[in-house]
Amino acid sequence: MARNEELFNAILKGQRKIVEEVVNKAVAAGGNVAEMLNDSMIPAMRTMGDKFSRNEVYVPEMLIAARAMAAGLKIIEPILAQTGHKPLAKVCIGTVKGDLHDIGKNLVAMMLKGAGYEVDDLGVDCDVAKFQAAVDRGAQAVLCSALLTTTMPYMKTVADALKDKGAKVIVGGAPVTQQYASEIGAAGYGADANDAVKVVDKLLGVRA
Ligand code: B12
Repeated sequence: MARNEELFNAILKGQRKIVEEVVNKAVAAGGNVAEMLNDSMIPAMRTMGDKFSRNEVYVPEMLIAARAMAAGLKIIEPILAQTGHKPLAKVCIGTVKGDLHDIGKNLVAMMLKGAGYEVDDLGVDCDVAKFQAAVDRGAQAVLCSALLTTTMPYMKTVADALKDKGAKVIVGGAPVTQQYASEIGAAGYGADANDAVKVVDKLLGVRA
């Protein structure tokens, strides 16, 4: 299917109402929703992510685009489920124990969803048991967010506990660095939401 330029641009510009209109119209006309997702919606969020990495757009624009994407996804998700459309992989994300910051975590979750992953969002203040339970539900990657230097060390607790459990632990958040990720034995580190998608793609061997 060729890219639906109206849908692609509406997501880029964060025009939620237009996204809903275009998606509803396409669904009513019997359009292929999987193609719409793969050829127009996911590329729009990936383009947005690249712009974010190049500092061409900032957090507010990303959040608005992600909300427009989420509005479109909400319409097509039940149809995709019926047609047996498979997500790229299942991942989970949570802010670690003691930490209540969730704006960055939510942005990462939205980008991953936008990139075609099934995301088990565990919320904030997550202990090891919560992450472990998500792995038991099938998460292939465990993404941990921390915004406080006091909660960051809990990422090591998670990485240690999930070692050899079959899921890749990926860490991020403002105080976290690649060096810290390597020190605690995490499988990956991402500096921002776009990076998070690239790291997950790479570690799970997926290219969308
Ligand atoms: C908003 C905010 C709050 C809000 C949180 C609201 C919410 N729902 O999240 C509230 C008011 C509740 C809050 C509370 C506190 N906060 Co506060 N907060 C912030 C603030 C201003 C912005 C954080 C934010 O949302 N940034 C925007 C998002 C988009 O960026 P981000 O989180 O970094 O995420 C990006 C990347 O890091 C990355 N990323 C994030 N997670 C992950 C995960 C993975 C796996 C990957 C790959 C990538 C990734 O991708 C994201 C998108 O690009 C920061 C200051 C700052 N400049 O960071 C302070 C800040 C984090 N807070 C701070 C502090 C001290 C606190 C409090 C302890 C204050 C107090 N005395 O009560 C409490 C702690 C509460 C708790 N237990 O968590 C300090 C931390 C200092 C430190 N070094 O530890 C900061 C740095 C402020 C400061 N300069 O002092 N805070």
